[in-house]
Amino acid sequence: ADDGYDLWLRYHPLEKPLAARYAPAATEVVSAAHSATADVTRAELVKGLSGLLAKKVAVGESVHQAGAVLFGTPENSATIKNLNLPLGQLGPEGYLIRSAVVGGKKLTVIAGNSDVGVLYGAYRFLKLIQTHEAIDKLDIASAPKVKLRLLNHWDNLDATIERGYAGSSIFKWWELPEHVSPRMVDYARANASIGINGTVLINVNASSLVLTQEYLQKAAALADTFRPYGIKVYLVARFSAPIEIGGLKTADPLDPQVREWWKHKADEIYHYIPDFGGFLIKANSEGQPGPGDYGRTHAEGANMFAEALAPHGGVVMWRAFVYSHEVPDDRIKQAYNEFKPLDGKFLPNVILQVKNGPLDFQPREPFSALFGATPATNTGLEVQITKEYLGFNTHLVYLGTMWQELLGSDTFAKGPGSTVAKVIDGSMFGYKQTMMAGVSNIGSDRNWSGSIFDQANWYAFGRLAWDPEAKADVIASDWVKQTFTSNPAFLKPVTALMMGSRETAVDYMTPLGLAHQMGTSGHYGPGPWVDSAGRADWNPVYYNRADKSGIGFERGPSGSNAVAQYFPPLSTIWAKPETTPENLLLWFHHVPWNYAMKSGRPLWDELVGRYDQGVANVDAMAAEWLNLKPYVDDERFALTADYLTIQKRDARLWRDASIAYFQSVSGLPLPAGVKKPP
Ligand code: GCW
Repeated sequence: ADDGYDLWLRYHPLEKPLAARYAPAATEVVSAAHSATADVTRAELVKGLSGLLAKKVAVGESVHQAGAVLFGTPENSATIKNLNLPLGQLGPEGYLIRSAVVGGKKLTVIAGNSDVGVLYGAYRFLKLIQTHEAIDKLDIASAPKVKLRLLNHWDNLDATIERGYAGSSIFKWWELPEHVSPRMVDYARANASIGINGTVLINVNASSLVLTQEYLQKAAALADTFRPYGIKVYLVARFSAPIEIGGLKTADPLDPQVREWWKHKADEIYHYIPDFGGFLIKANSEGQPGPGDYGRTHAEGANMFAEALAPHGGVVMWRAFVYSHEVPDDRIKQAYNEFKPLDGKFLPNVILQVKNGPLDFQPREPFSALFGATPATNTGLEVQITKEYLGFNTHLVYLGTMWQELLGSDTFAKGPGSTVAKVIDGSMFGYKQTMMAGVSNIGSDRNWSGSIFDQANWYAFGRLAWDPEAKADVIASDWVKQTFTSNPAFLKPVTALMMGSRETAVDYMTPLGLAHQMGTSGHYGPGPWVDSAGRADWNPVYYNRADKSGIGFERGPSGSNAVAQYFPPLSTIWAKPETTPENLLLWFHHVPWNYAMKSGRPLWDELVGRYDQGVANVDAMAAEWLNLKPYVDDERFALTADYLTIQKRDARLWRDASIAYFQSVSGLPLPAGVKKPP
C-alpha cells in the first residue's frame, strides 16, 4: 500500500539497469562540514542515494573514490575553495552542481555560499536521479528570484484549519514544546526540497494567545526543528493583542504605550526565536481589528510593527485584502483605493501582501490592479494553495497553470513586459524585500494535502516562488516523475490532464469571467441564486447580475469603472466588451444574452456550451485515469479514481444548477441540441 506520505521525496529503488547506470557516479557522500544544516544535507543524500540505488552509500570527510558526491561551501571545503567556482552570482541561497575531476577522480560537486544553498543543491541532485536525467556532465546553477518564499497556514491553535481540507493541523500546540512530532521534520524536508524558506504557523484570523510566553516557547520548539532546513518561523500579530493579552486600554498605533508594548513583545519573541521572521497581519478586513478602529491609516499601523521588528531584522507582511460592505464602491476596487495613496509611506521592512486577484482566489480573476501600482512599497504576492473555491481536496485542479497565467500577466506599469512576475521578484521597481506566500493545503491526512494531486499544488507553489517565470508544464512533469513514474505512457497523459484541469474547473464552475458563484458559507457547490448571505458583497447575485436583459458585472466607464485602476492599454482594452478577452467578459461587462461571441454563438448558447464542455472534460479525465491503472499502486490509484467520480458528480451539479438559475432569469429555452438533465 502507498498512502502518499512520502510526497515527491520518494526514494524507491530504480529499475536495475538505471541503478547500474547511476551507481558509479554516486559511490560516496563527502563533506567535512558539520553544521546542523550540513548534517541534514548528508542524511538526505544518503537516504536518497541508498534508496534509489538500493545499495549502501559510503560517507566520509574527504574523497576516497571516483564517483564521490562532494558538498559544501568554500569556507568548509578546501577542495571546493580550490575549484574557484563562480559562486558570486548565486547569493546566499543559490547552488551550483558540477561534474569535476579532482586528484584524478571524477566527482560531483554540490556547492553554495551557505549551507542552506548546498541543501537546496542536494535536493536538486536527488531530483536529477529521480527524474532519470544524466548526471555525468553536470553544470547547473540556480538561485531563487524571490527572497521570502512562505507558506501561510490558516491553522488555529485548537488544530482546526480555516479552509483546510486535509484533516486537522499538523501543529499540535498542546504537545509543544516537550514533544515535537517527527512529522515536523518531514514537513521541513518537503518544504526545503522545493525552496520554501518560511512558514507562518497560524491563521490570519488569529488568536492573540500565540504571542504569550507560553506559546512563544512552543513556537520556538518548532523553529528549532525547522532551522536546519533553512525555514524561519513567522507569526500572525493580532492588532488588538495589547488589549487582549497586554492589559492596555487601547491598541492605537500612535499611542506610546502601545508602541512600547509591541517593542517589548518583539524583544521577547527574539529571545525565544533568535531568527524569527516577522509578522503577518490582517487588519481592518472582514471584522478584524486594525488601525482604522482608531482613525489611523494602514501605513501607521504597519509601521508600528515594522519599528518594533527592525532592530532584529524582522519583516511585516501587511495584507491588502481589505473591503467593507459599508463602502459603497465595487468591492474589487477597495484595496487599490485604500493602498495606492499610501504608496511610499511604509517603512522598508514592510511588505504589502496582495492576493493574486482583486476579489478572492476565484477560479479565474484578472490580476490585482495593485501589482505595478505601488513602486515605492515592497509588494508581495499571496496565492491560495488550498482550493477553497476550486473543489477542495476532491476536485483534481492543478494550480500551476493558474499561477503561470497570473505571473505572466502584463501590468504595463512600465510599458510592455511589466509582468506580475517582474513586479514581485523586485526587478521592476528594485524592491528591497520580495515575497511570495501560499495559503497552505497541508493537514494531518497521511497524504498531507487531502489528495495525491493536491500535493502537486504545494510543489508548484514552491517551484514558482523560487522562479516566478518557471513553466507550469515543466513543473507538472517533474512532479509526476518524482511522485509516480517517468514512464511516458503515464507521464504524458497525466501531465496533459493536469495542464487542462484548471480551465475545466473554470468551465463547469464560472465560465466566461463569472466569479463568486459558490454556495456562500461552505464555498463548495454552486449558489448563483443566493441573495441572502447577510451582506450584499457576499451574495453571488451581486456578482453575476443576471436578469432579463443579460448577465455580468459592468466595470467599464459606464459601470464601476474598475478598469481605470489598470494601466493603459488594459484600461481601454478591458473597457469595452468587444476588446475584452472572452475569458474575462462577464467579469468586466454586463452583456445581453444574445451578445455575439467569437464562436458565432449567442452568449447564452456559449455559456451553456462552456458548462457542458467542463462536464465533458471531467468525464474524459476520469476515463483517462482508469486507463492508467497499470502504472499506479492500488491505494493512490483508487483514491484518485474515487475523487474523480466525485468531481464528475459535482461538475454536473455546478452545470445544471447554474444553467437552471440563469434560465429562470433569462427565460430563454435551452440551446438546440442540449438535453435537459434527468
Ligand atoms: O477567502 C476568504 C476566506 C476566509 C479568509 C479570508 C482571508 C482567513 O473565505 O476564510 O480568512 O479570505 O483571506 O482573510
